[in-house]
Amino acid sequence: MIAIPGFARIFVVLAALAASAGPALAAGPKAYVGNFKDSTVSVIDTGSEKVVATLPVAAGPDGILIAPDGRSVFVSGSGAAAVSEIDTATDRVTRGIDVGKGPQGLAMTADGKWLLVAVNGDDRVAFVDTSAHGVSATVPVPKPHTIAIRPDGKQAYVASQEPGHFALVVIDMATRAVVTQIPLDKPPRDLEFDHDGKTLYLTLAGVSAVQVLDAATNQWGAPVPTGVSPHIAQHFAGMASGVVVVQGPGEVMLFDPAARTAVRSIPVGKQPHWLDLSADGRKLWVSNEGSNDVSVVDLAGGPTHTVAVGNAPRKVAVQRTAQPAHAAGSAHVTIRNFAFEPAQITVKAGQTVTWRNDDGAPHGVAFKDGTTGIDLLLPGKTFAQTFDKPGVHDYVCSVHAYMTARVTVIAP
Ligand SMILES: [Cu+2]
Repeated sequence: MIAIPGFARIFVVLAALAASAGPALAAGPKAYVGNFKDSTVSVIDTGSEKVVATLPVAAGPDGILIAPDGRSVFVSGSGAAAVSEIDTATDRVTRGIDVGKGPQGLAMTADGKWLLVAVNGDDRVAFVDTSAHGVSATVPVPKPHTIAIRPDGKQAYVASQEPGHFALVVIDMATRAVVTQIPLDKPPRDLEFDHDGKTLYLTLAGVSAVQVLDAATNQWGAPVPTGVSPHIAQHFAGMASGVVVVQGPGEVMLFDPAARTAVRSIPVGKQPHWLDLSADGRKLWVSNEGSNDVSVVDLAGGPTHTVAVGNAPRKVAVQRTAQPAHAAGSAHVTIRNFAFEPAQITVKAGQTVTWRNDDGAPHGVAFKDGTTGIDLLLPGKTFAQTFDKPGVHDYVCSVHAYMTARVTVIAP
């Protein structure tokens, strides 16, 4: 054994503590926030609402996405030619993936296999094979900005900001051919499919409304009026309302997806840019580019908390689970207050999900794809289902159709 002098031994212990301090502190799922002007990502423990790490990434982080298994975070460096990959176990950048000049929006298939990157500077969409860590195909699209993949995985819609030819460019995911283009009269900003893939929500520069596209017919429906400068609009599984960040007034607006009218608005910070739903479905995490912070909005009406981050935070993404479900071998969903919790859960093929009804009322689990569920789950009872193959399974309560949720199964 090598003798270590007393003071040096303390040093060794402190160094070991420092090395483990960041990720070890995070008890709950983590939120990742890209600070555009600092070229860093702030990592926040959503349980304590404290920043647990700040790490350098490729210049100008302008797209952020967490893989379905919760283990990797991808950040596009719009001022660089790379996407940074962060390992969520260590909260360190493990790799830079060369994708081409000025990558902006990111999207990922539900199985986590393909990462699509809007390579704005090179006028193409790059298909990154996440297991090979490199670009394996590209599709020419002029000035691509943001991308949304339909939940069935068959098509990707790309917002093209080519001056004079603004459009949604639709790509077939299997053939990687452009199948159609939907012309727009204003520059597109963000686009998102709602949780069941039936509706695409789109925002346009200079238009105070969310555009609503029927994804089956590519026909426009009545828009949702908002305040000035709406940005990301989404309808998450498990929520009755849709949500949209409105930059002008600095608010999050909840809207009725059927009536296309505002339900209520919640003030957040200055120039809010992006949002994501917490893993338990109870809070919205909103990044405020103009006030260098993140607002944590309690959907039940409790006070909004503010967490300071770096300069010009643009994108925010929240892990769906605290740890990948494979660690425990099984996963649990609680039914409480007429909602599934978590509303979105990711497991590995071969794993079992158990539902427990903690409400006073009977509920049920009804899968849209015919997977065996249970019509009536009485209070205090449980139901278990094993998922053998990778895929996405949307389900509703068989008693209350507005209770929506999803099980994502990834390769073991
Ligand atoms: Cu129910």
